[in-house]
Amino acid sequence: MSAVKISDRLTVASQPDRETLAGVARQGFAAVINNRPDGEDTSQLDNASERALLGQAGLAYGFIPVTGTTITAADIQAFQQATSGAKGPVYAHCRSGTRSLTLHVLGEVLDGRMKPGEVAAFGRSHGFDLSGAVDWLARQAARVPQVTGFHEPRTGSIQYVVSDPGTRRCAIIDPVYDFDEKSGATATHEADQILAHVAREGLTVEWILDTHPHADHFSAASYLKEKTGAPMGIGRHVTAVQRLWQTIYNWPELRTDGSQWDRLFDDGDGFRIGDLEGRVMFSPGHTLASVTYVVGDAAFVHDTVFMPDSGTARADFPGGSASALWRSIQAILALPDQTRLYTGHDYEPGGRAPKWESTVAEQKRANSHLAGMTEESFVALRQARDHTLPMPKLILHALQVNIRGGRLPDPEANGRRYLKFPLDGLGAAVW
Ligand SMILES: N[C@@H](CCC(=O)N[C@@H](CS)C(=O)NCC(=O)O)C(=O)O
Ligand SMILES: [Fe+2]
Repeated sequence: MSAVKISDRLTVASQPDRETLAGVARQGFAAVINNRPDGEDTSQLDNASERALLGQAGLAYGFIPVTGTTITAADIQAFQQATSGAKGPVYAHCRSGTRSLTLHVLGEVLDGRMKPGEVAAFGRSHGFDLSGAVDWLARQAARVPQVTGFHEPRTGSIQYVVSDPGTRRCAIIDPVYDFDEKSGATATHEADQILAHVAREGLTVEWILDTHPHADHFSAASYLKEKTGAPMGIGRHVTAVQRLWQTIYNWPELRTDGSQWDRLFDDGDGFRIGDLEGRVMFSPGHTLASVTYVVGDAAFVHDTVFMPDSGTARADFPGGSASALWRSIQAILALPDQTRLYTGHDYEPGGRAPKWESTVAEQKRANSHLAGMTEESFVALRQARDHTLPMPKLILHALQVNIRGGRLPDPEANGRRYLKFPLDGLGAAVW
């Protein structure tokens, strides 16, 4: 079989060659989705070649690479967005077409248009074995805690709702408060989307947690506290970050005792989400104060490891340390192999769709900054790369908000809020 029409919207297919892809354009398809990681076999067209070829033909192209064992909710969501957003019929392929059809049916089941019990027969009727999709759904239903990620495209941040299905209690981790640096406008679209999800799912918010004082976006913690009444938590060492930035901003009035939060977590501290036990691991390196929240078999690892194809977070912010980051990552990778790791950012390397969930085993096997590395080689790689990275465009905007728990500056006499920047206060720029 090469191409099978599933609906007027979707055709799934085996790996096309150049000629077949050129034909796809002539057959009236509006978009192609490639569900194959590069390098599975030598004859395969890679992401860059397909993107170039389809770009020339005027077709939209989406790169959502998966393997049978590593499909996540992010991939299903990306597949849905690529198909529903296309201007006409979509041609999705992997090696045989099975992964493409798997992503499609999982979306149909999650949205309630297909029942889990109908999946296998649906696959057979089109000539595909969808037992992988059936297994995925069974595993998903048994997962505790349940985790929903919200990708924020402006800064590539991932926000999470982690919930206990038994008690319907949840924590919100790393929520984003929208800010447009060009106009100075602020908004709560992201945080309100999280609140809508919480309401739709009938959840009660028990915690609003930040993994670290972010340098690239504003935290929505204090806004969400106002809306839900839930307490805000962060790592105890945020006080050291407050002192560091108090000097940089020349800000003697700033309270540097962490009293802007309801709870300052120490390494090893516990907390509860309904009947679930959460545990805090101090994981510095990216910042002085970073922590990882471990809830059941899920760990919210923020800016330590990114997805395996993206490596690790930078360690060159004030108070950062590449060797501390290496040690923090080793402690995370010492969690059981099947632990689900939820990262803080995804920057969509090679134009692939955003992803945020991996496992300890996948990271150990495939992380481009970690597999086969020693502390020494990691520190050398990290420092060389950090040298080339410009500061995040919002670092000076964000820290003065985030070291107060996401509170915007108090209004001045005219009712307006203002930010303050040091000039030449952060070291050399990458010009
Ligand atoms: N271009 C982004 C960069 C943001 C950034 O530096 N992100 C940090 C996490 S807060 C990081 O670790 N980046 C690693 C990298 O870019 O390789 C911005 O300006 O906001
Ligand atoms: Fe960060």
